[in-house]
Parts: sequence; C-alpha cells; structure tokens
Amino acid sequence: MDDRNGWGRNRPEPTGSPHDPPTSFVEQATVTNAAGDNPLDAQFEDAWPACWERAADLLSWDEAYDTVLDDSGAPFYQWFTGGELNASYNCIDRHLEAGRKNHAAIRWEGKRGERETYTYQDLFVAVTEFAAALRELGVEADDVVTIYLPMIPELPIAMLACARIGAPHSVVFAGLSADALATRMDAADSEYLVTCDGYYRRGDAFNQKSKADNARLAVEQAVETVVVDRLGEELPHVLGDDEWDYHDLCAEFAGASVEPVSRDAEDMLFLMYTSGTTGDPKGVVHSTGGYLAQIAWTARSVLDIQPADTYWCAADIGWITGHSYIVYGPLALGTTTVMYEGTPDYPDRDRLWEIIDRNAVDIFYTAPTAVRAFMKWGTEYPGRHDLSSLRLLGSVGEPISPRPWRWYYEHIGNEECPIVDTWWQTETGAIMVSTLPGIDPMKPGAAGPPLPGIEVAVVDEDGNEVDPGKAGYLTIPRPWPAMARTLYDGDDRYRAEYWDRFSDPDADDWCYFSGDTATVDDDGYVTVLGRVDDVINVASQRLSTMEIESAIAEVDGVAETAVVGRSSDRRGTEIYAYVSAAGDPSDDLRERILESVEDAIGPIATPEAVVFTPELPKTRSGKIMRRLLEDIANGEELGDTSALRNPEIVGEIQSERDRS
Ligand code: 6R9
Repeated sequence: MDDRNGWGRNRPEPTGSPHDPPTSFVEQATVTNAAGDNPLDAQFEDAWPACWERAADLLSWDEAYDTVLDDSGAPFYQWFTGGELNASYNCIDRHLEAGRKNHAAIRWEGKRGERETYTYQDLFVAVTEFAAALRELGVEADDVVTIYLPMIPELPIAMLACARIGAPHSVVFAGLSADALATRMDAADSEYLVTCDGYYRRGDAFNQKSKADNARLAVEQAVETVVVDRLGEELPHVLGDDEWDYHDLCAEFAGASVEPVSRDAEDMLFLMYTSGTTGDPKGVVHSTGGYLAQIAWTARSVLDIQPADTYWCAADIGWITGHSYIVYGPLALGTTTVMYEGTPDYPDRDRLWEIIDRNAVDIFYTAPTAVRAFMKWGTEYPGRHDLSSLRLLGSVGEPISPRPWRWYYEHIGNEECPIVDTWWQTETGAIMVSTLPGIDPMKPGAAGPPLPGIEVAVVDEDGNEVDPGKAGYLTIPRPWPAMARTLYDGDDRYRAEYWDRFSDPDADDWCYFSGDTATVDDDGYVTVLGRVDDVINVASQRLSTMEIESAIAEVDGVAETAVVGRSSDRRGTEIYAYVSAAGDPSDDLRERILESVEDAIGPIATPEAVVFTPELPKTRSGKIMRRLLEDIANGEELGDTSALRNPEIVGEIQSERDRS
C-alpha cells in the first residue's frame, strides 16, 4: 500500500483514551502479572511453540501427545500430534469425575419465558442417549452430521453427541434458507440431519421442517433425519420415511452408555460453513486437540471464565462464536453457560438485562451491533435491573468504536468491568487479538495486542511490515493451535484463500492472510479497519469504508452506519452513506455527518448521499450486509435476501434512497 492511497495515510489514533483495568477486577483476575502466573508468555522466541503446552494442559488427554507442532507439511500444520482425546469427555465426563455432577452446565432461557437448567449430569444423560440414537441410525466416526436447529438445548446436545462418537458436525444456522442448507449438505456429502418442527420467531410459530424437507428434496443423497418436537400441538407435523422423532429415539436409549471415542488430536471435530469472497461457501475444518486447547485457554485467560461463574455469550451457536464460546470453551472449563433463544427486544428492550439480573451473570460477551442498538434504545432499559453481578464484558464480530465502547463500559459495566475487544475469525477458531483483562490497559477502538503465543504482522502489498499507525494487511506469520486445518472443499482452495498472497513456498516461508486491514500502534495494539473488500476507489483514491464509517459513527445522534460505493461516470465511485439515527433524522444531523467525514479524512471522502434508515440490513450473526446496500445504491436487482435478520427493511431503504 503506498502513501498516495487513501488508506495509506496515517490514521488518527483511536479517540478513546487508554483505561487501566479496574482495580477491583485486577485483584481477582485469573491471569495476572503476579509471579507464578505466566500468561502463556511467548516473549522469548525459544518458548514458542512450547508455550502452547500450557493450553493443552487444560484438557484431559487419553493419550499424551508427542510433538507440540509439526510444521513439516506447512501450511497444513499439525498440533499436539500423537495425542488422543474426546471433546465430549472434556466438556462433560471429567467434570462428573471431579464431583461436579450437580453443577449447572447450561441454563436455557426460552423465547416465551421458559427456563431449563441442565446440570453436568443431565447433560451427560442427554448426550449419551442421543449418541446411542445416532449410532443406531448408522452414524459412524467421520460421518458428517448436519444440525439445523435454533437456540434450543438439543443443539449443543446434538453437537456433543456427535463429538462423543467421533462424527464431525456441521451446524447450519437455523435462519438460513432451504437452498443454503442443501448446498451445505451436498458439499459435505452429509447423510444425516438433525432439525426441528419449528420455532418461535418473536411471538409466532415458524415452520422449520418445511425448509428442511425442501432441502432434502434438493440433495442427491438419502438423508436420515431426526426431528425435535419444539412446538407440540402448535405446529403438528408428520414424520415420513427416514424421519425420526428426537424424543422417542432418546427414550428408546434411556440409560444407554456410550463410551467417548478417542480421537486423534488432528481429527476433525467440526465443519463450519462461512461465506467466501467468491462463490460457494467455504467449509472450514476444525481439529479436535488444537482447537479445544486454544478455546479453553482463551476462555480462561481472555474471558476470565472460572468454573463457579455464570457466563453468557449472547451469540447464536450457528456461528463460530457460539461454537467456541457458548459450547466448547465454557463447558471444557466446567462453568455454567447461559443460552438464550430469543431476541434482545422481545417482549421488551430490557430482556437481556433481566436475564443477567435473574441469573446473576458474571461475564457477558456480545457484538458491537447489539451495543449500538442498546445505546439507541437508551439507558432506561439497563436501568431497570441490577447488573452488579457483572465482572467482565466482551465484544466480538466487528470493530467497536469509542462511543459505543464507552456506553458499554459506563452503562452496562458501571466502570467496574474491563471490556475485552476480541478479534478472531471462523478460520482462526479462537480469539487471537485482545487485551488480557487483568493486565493490559484498554484502548477503546483498538482490539489490543496479539495474545501471548500469537504473532500478528500488518504488512504492505509486498509483505513488508508497515510503520506504526500506517494501514496494511493483517497477517499471521506463525501458526496457532486452533487454526483451520483446511477447507472441506479442498486443500487447493485453502491455500489459495489464505496462504498464497503473502507466503513464499520456495523459501518454506508461510504467512496467513486474514482478509482484514488494520493498523498497529507503538504499543503493538491492533486496530482493525475492515475487510479488504471494504475498500472503495473514489477518483483513484482508495478509501476504507470502515474509516468513513468510524468518522460518521462519532457524530452525536448517529446510532449506526454503513458506507458503500456507487458507480459513477464522474468519479468512478461515489460514496453512499446509510445512517440509522438515534432520534429523528434532520438536516442538521446530515450536515454534521458530512463535516465529520471531511474533518477526519478530507473532502475526497465526503459522501455523495446520506440515506437515513430506521435499521441497517443485517445477517443473523449481526454483520451488516454491505453487498446488499451496494446493490440498493446502484439500483441493481437484489440477490437472495434470505440470510437477513430483517428482510422487511429492504423496501424501506429503497424508498428512502429514492427520496434522498
Ligand atoms: C468471530 C467472528 C470474522 C471477521 C474478521 C473481522 C471481523 C471479528 C472483530 C472484527 C474488528 C473485532 N471481526 N471480530 N473486527 N474487531 N473484535 O466474528 O468470526 O464471522 O468469521 O468474522 O469479523 O473482519 O475478519 P467471523
């Protein structure tokens, strides 16, 4: 990247001033600077990769590993080779053996106010019964089982049952369409499906099985299907050939015992589809040993999870965040993990705070998109509840800019909870960049330094590290235990997507490219700017849409914004800003937005249009659908909007665009 480009400029420092971690937190933090608790310190070159043994020590191994890292087949790295273990044993059985049978494993909060608690013993029973049922259906080790369930307890139970018998699971987010499910089942040659009759969306019963039926018609293979009856009389369904009722099956295997199958550390634990820059979704393959080790270590060191805690990650298990930090991480540590089926604003906008209050939640982990919504709704809602049980807050999924950061810190954390802004990806499997909450100062807007044992480099087009404060490509020059092992679609695509760009195979020099752009400051703190594909070219200047967005987001009265490019004969691309306002949108707000961008970046980045909208279109994982906004700006035909959480917003934005 050269300096003439918009994003090669020095970027302003994150505007938030550094905060030291609150003393009350530091005094009891799991990982501190105190002697004797070295946080997997990889300051010394020769301590790497051996430092990762500390992570592996958090697990119970059936067979000890021989080698920490085998890099002979790079970039197809292998971790803890020779080791054997089982993920469901690590997440369940060993806690029973430690006398923690009656400790709550999962506290489930249903959409209609239902509540269920699974102790570790209950979870053990449910998982073994379903594991026995899966075996009966013919599932063998290495068969991919697709799970298409909403946030009900049967979802983690099914995942752990698969793990118990060595069958990799592929969880497809319940809100995805029948086509999306079929594509993923086809790509993984999956002959087993676990789904449900339906679920409640807001107050209404929504038919999930008909989507699953359509997907099954679209795939070539015969699919044995297990159906969880979630809605009972509310949505009667009939079971056809190759279809089984979940609860009947489990009842048949009541009291069954299924020994956890020892898996090689490198065996696939699960497969997770994520969207690629082009074409088909990518099937990201995760290992058993390295994945679990880094997940457990980061859950303990970054999220500060202790067995006695009640911990809540408000993501969906259908995404990597839910796999790693609702299911595997917290359960491996033997804590209580809260699982919530509903949305933050139903029946009212204080729903999450009510759940925190009632369950005395210690640790809360969510996404900036949610924080922006809370900020927009106002302090009245958290104000209704006692949030003093909270000890730590987390953020994931996007950059959290200083304003929402401060709001989260003050109004949810009462200035007593550190915030960990955790950067990672489906492909990294586990958290990679974050402050250690008992040690590192927080800089609002910057995620933090790479974790001990992790190396990050921000580089230019040629792979040379850029100076502090300069934007570049976010790369990871050294392997890490939870890294994706390959893509299910093939090793070639894996190399092409992540390694070709910045590696030199002839020199056996490998470097992972994340697809993100970032800056690093003098203290080694990483600020993520956005995806490389979030770059637009205006009058031959390359601008980062994220950079423009952060200038807009700082304006008082702006709740949320997304910036896209619109083709123009005049300037190549014009900047289009979609803004959701905290109050009523006004001309004055529009003026202040334009000024803020001009001040932060320059007139080159001033948006051609500011389109106010009540909400931005979001995927179910809360990421703004920029591509869709781009199509709207360009007046293009809109593609598939089935992955949207709020499809109804599209029409509103289109008419708003026509007015502006
Ligand atoms: C865990 C997850 C990965 C992409 C990633 C980056 C963005 C995630 C972030 C962040 C800034 C953070 N991202 N965490 N950007 N700060 N703390 O979200 O995985 O769905 O695969 O998305 O999300 O752009 O490359 P995934």
